[in-house]
Amino acid sequence: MVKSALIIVDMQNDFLTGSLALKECPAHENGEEIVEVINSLAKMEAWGCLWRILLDWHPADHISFVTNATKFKQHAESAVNTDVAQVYNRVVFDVDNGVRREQVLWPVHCIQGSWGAELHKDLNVVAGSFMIKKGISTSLDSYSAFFDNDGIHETELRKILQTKGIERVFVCGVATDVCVAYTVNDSRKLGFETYIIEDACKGVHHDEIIKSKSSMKLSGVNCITSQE
Ligand code: VGL
Ligand code: ZN
Repeated sequence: MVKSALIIVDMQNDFLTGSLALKECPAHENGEEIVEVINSLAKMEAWGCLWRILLDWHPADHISFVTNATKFKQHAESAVNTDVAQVYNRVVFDVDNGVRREQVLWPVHCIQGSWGAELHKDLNVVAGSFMIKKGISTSLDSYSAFFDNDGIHETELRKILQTKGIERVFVCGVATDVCVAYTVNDSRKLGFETYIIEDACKGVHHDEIIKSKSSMKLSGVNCITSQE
């Protein structure tokens, strides 16, 4: 029998109800809707599926925070006490020069040990689930469960899946066009049979969701529903 793993991406408070649950992130705004869909996947456990939970886990001085970006530092400092949406409209998603690559700037989110970094309270954490933390070093962001954004530093995930003989990877969570997209594309590149469970994901920007889904399909990722 083909062995499977389910990777649940970033189902944390800041993405679902906290700093990124903004009307400017239309899909994040309704992120809570997928908690129950993911819980309904628990029957996969009966098929011997390995559960992995991915956590965005940033230090307070992380490079992806708009408040930390040198290019926007002064501006952000003066704006940080005003309406977060105002800050967001002007500077979030602007690209700063990261250490090795372009860095998209986000509102402060998922600081290690904070409420925003905790898993959503209604998410059913299946016994035996493993946690993987990403984005833990100050100067480098990490969207994928497999690699940092520089594509060089690898997490322990590939090794763990290979050691357990896993050939098939299912992915759900947030955001479809960011961390989920990077994760499924890397999973495919590494040779795993890869599925995105579409109704168990939410994205940030509608246009980007459409674009990222067509590139997933081109690279051989299977798009399925939770029913399937
Ligand atoms: C994510 C923005 C910043 C995600 C992570 O989980 O998609 N988005 N960090
Ligand atoms: Zn992040």
